[in-house]
Amino acid sequence: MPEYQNIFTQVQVQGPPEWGMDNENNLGSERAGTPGFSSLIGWIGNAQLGPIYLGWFGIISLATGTLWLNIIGINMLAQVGWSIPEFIRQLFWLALEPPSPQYGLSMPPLNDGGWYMIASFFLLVSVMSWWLRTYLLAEAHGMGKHVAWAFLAAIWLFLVLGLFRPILMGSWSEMVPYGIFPHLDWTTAFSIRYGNLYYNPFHCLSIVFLYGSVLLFAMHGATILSVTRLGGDRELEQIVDRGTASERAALFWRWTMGFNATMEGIHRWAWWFAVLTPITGGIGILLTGTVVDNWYLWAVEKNFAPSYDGFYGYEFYANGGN
Ligand code: 07D
Repeated sequence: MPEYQNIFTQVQVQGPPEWGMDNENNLGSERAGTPGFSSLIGWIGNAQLGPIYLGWFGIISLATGTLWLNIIGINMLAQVGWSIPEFIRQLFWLALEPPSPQYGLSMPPLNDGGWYMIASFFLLVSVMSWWLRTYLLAEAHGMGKHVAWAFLAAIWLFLVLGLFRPILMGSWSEMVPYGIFPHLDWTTAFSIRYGNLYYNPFHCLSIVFLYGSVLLFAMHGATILSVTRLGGDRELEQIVDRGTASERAALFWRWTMGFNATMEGIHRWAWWFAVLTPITGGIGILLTGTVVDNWYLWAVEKNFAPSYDGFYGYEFYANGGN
């Protein structure tokens, strides 16, 4: 057999389209589209494209998601006098901003955050319907709900940023603007306003799990790829058989660092690291401005940040930022 695999290539298997658990396709009415094949998408995954199951929650999610995106786009277009070239030129700087602070938690006029609130409502419906879709489709396949719970962890951070914290702060103006650079500006401004987010221990934890996920994914991905020439990517046999490629991969790690994950356990490590990134992050954001007003002063008080006595900025912070 030729050695056709290297670090860049992937074998593409193409046969008759697969319909899933019902290959006679008696459930065809539930799934839309005629399946086809694409060698191009075969480079990044399975070459078969379709069929897709939309269902009510899929349709609601796509429809409300499109409304969210279009409300943003049309508002931006209005801001540049309905000029398409200007829209393209300024796209990265354009924003649909949340309401001004004076409106608190009431509904602002359309052109001072009203459109933003309407768009946000559609985004909320869209994201929650997509979550329900992941839950219900897992149920239909007799699967665990691991994907749905992991997605919910990300939604927790999304809700803290856009719903829970603004409510606790008493103002929709605390929400994040829609726009490429504007949302990045918001992130920086948020960090500066609350005395440098680096001193927020939950931001630290979130980074630990974010970088930790990257490290774990690199280790696991590399390990499996390094034994695919021995069949290491055929997970089922690998879990139940002795003397497999995975056993060799496990030995590699035990000899390299004295400990190895199991074929099942590595995926539990991955799940927990990924999920803990937005869970810890959400806790950190929820505490900011509600419980802690300045993370730098908080860290000085807890004796892990230097007080920079007499240096620029210290008096500013020590006087409560006024
Ligand atoms: C954002 C939430 C879930 C998203 C969902 C998706 C749609 C699309 C479309 C329907 C990712 C919703 C769906 C929108 C729908 C259609 C069509 C998950 C998200 C459900 N930081 N920082 C983090 C680092 C600094 C700041 C986390 C590093 C500065 C703020 C992470 C550095 C400042 C916040 C992280 C660094 C600052 C964060 C995000 C380095 C100023 C947050 C985790 C090296 C720039 C967030 C506690 C994540 C957070 C966050 C990393 C620096 C500000 C670990 C590596 C000091 C304000 N930062 N950061 O998974 O949780 O996000 O903080 O400098 O809010 Mg930070």
